[in-house]
Amino acid sequence: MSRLVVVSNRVAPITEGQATAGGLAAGVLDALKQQGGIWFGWSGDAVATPSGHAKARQQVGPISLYTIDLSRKDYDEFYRGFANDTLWPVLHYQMGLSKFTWEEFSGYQRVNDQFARALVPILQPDDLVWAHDYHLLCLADSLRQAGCRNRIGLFLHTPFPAPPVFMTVPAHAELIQAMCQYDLVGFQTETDRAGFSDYVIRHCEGELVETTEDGQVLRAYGRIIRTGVYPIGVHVDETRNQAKAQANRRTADRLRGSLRHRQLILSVDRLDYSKGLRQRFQAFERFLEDCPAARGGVSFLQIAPPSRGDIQTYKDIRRELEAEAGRINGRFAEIDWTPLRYLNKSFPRSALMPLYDMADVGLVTPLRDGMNLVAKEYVAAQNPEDPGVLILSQFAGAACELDAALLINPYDSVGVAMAMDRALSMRVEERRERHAAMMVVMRRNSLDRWRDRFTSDLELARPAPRGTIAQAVARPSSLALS
Ligand code: GDG
Repeated sequence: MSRLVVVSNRVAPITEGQATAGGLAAGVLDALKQQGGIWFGWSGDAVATPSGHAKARQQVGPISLYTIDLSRKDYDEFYRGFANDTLWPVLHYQMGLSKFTWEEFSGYQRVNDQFARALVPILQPDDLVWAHDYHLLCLADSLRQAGCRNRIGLFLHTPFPAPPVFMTVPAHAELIQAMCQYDLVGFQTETDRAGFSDYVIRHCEGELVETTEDGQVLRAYGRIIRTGVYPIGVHVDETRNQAKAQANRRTADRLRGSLRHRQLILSVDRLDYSKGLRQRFQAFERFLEDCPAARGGVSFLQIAPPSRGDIQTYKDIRRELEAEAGRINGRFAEIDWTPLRYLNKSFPRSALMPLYDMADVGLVTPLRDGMNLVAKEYVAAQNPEDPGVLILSQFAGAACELDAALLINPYDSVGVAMAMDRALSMRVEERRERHAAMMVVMRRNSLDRWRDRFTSDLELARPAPRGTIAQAVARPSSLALS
């Protein structure tokens, strides 16, 4: 088995109790523990004169953590600018929020080059390089230019939009050409995979040589690129165990005491406009308008830890939500009942899982989301004998698997309000049935499976710059998603 080198924008220090970390960190650490290897990325420090060299930060068993520093200009152009102010909104179909400058795009390419130059000296010839997410679309290109011939894969945690949406980024052609330097590009859903593949097939102007009939393997810019669908999952049993552990229940008990037997609707999201919080608050208001009998009998708790707070769009959404929460409570609250509790802070994961468990409804309504792990954690945390109901946006990647949830359109406040009403009064038999159906899929597409399928496909994807599609598809694949 080859050594694994994981590259992500940030590297999370490995701490006691890491088994309880969420999504990416948990999946990556498991893979590294099994295969041994390196986790490489930005230290989080913006310094005056970065050395450009990777520093060994931490060694835990077979895992080595390496980081590099960035300059303030790198941070502004690469992270705050092109990655989060240009790419993130477009990848989430919010083109109106996207701002673009060629200077910031150059900064993005420059930091991808810096990552590559710092990484090459610590790579061994047979290492598998697994890059994560939208910050590193150009990393394989930078690594190839620095002479790297290893197998390099990218997993995109966000959606990948249809070509006309992606093409609103003026540097779209440069990005796609760079992505074609990967040997394997993995997506959360088939819609995302098809968005990328369609772009290459329709718009690579003479650079596309061949493709398989299903568009999964492409030959473009003189290289073979495999694509695949790898829906990220959660550790199902571990999540349930955390949810019911007596030691973790202090926060949940406080909440239960304050609810006084009212029903609970719970949402947990990073404070991000893609998560549809404003539309969700308005749907809850609509529910209180349309179902007067429910007033006083239900509380909606929104936990929204701040994120990317130095970007203007994020400051705007935070202000807007504070105003909306105040307005809705001002309109409906009673002396002994606050309908909407909006907490702009984070909780330890151990405290969060029991909150999922006690919520009658998990309300997950992003306008677009690559996957949405909160939806999966909510389902995994439930007591199968008396589970809560998941209301889920049809535009979250998770909706492809969790179709036994109440699927809604987050832009339709009436539809979401009706789903709340239905969820709060659903009989236990139907709740059990829906929960059991979702658990079957969640067990099948667990976090372990996501990791194993991606790494074994990358292992098989030998770089073959001069190869043909026929040679590429002749290789066995772990795949077949069920
Ligand atoms: C990106 C993609 C994709 C939330 N609040 C707290 C907290 N969380 C944890 C949740 C969950 C994680 O953060 C959020 O994951 P999501 O998937 O919901 O969303 P993103 O952060 O946008 O993640 C997304 C994901 O990558 C993985 O591929 O699903 O589509 O956008 O695990 O539980 N954790 C703690 N305290 C909090 O207050 N400890």
